[in-house]
Amino acid sequence: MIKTCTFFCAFTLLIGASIARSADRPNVLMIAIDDLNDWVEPLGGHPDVQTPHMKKLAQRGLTFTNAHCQAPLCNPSRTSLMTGRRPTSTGVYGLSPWIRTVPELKNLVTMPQYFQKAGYRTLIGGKIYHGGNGRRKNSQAECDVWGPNAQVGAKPDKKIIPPTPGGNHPLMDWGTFDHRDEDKGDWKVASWAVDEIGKMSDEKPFFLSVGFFLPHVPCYATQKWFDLYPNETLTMPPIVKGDRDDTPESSWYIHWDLPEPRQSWLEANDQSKPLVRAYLASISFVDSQVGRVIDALEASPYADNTIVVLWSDHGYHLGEKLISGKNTLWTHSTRVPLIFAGPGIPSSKKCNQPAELLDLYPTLSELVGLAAPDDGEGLSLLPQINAPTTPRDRPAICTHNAGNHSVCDTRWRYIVYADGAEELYDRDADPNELQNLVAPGKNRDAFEETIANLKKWLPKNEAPLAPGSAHRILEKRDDGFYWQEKKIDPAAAVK
Ligand SMILES: [Ca+2]
Ligand SMILES: [Ca+2]
Repeated sequence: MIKTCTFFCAFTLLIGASIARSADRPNVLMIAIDDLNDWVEPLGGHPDVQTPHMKKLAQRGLTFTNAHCQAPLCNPSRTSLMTGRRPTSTGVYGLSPWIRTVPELKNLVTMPQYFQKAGYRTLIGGKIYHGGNGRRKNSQAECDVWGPNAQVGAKPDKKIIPPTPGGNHPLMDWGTFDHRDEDKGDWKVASWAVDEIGKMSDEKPFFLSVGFFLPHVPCYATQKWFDLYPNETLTMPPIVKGDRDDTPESSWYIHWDLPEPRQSWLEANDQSKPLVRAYLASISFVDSQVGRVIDALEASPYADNTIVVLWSDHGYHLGEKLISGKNTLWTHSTRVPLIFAGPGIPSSKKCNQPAELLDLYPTLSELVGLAAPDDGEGLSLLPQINAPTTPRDRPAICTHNAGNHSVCDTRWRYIVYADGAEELYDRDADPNELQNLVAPGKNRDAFEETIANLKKWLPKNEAPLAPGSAHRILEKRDDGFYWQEKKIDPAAAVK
């Protein structure tokens, strides 16, 4: 492998101590988890949750406790992370399109491609891109090795929960039934990663991306994971009746008509606790699969020269704000686990500075001694990795369809919708974001300066919908809001 003096010197400075293959760049193990909110031990989002492997990873690394997705939905979030560009720059706001089908985006260099060009062997298994994206046409252009795609694996004969509104979507289910952990899709993805780690050669450094599907619905797990969360002692999240009384009507439009049931349906069907329990059980199961992969890494020759990063693509509501699911601009949807560990990364540290998932691209690049791509929109987190109290000016911005954004700094969350309606939360005093400080009738003037400071970070230009945009698309047109091309009738809101 060719190494330049520039790289070698920078890298030596960066990590100090020698590593197993000191002449080479570090490897990268990137673990992605789907729809995982802050209910993990390193973030403390749920008092009952048991995630020993993520806890252990956090103990040997750095956890960003104020990290947020760029879009609260799979495809736009993952597109942003993997390309280093905001949804407002690509126009990818929905579950479609895949970037390679869009003339203006098809040549974007994704993170694995960037590392591949720098001499890395790149592998992708499980859910890294949404759905089958990247695997269909010209799949070899995306990475060197494709592993198994994400799949549910074992399923019950029929849905466990009662038929859900909006067409009884087959994925909208949760509970336990007779099956084995080994029969689950995520088990197979972890097994693939374990095998690949065992087969790595020293010829090239590797960039191994491993994407887990749970706790995405259907939240199926075997009984032993449910046993960790007995019904009698289960802690329910803060579900506050009337919490939406101070949020604008347009806050309903961004998750207007979805398969994920409202809290009202969960309560009417006695599914509130079963969903929380199944989600927690699924998290603990997926944590065990994270453990299998990290254990394999630690038993390998690459234990000491591999950067591990773990993230989720967005959060998930379990009744908070009176809904289940994603597609909102509140903390339940935007806050994500983001943990780094490995050479050059301090252990047992937390950083509360705002971080964005699109920062991964420049951060991982710099962590291995590559220059960050000069056309990306992320900011390297290296200053915070080197000194976790280093302040960061830029807040974290999350977008759900054009015109709807939230801006989060170390204290505040400001939300603006496409019709100009606003929310402001003091997350120090109100971490669950219950009190909208700028609801009608409140004294907005008192927060004018705070809002102005946050608002200045909003994207200045917003790309129109990329060709082929579909699924969970909201548009503000001259005569009102449209959800999936159909005009929204505010009176028809299902709350
Ligand atoms: Ca997702
Ligand atoms: Ca409220």
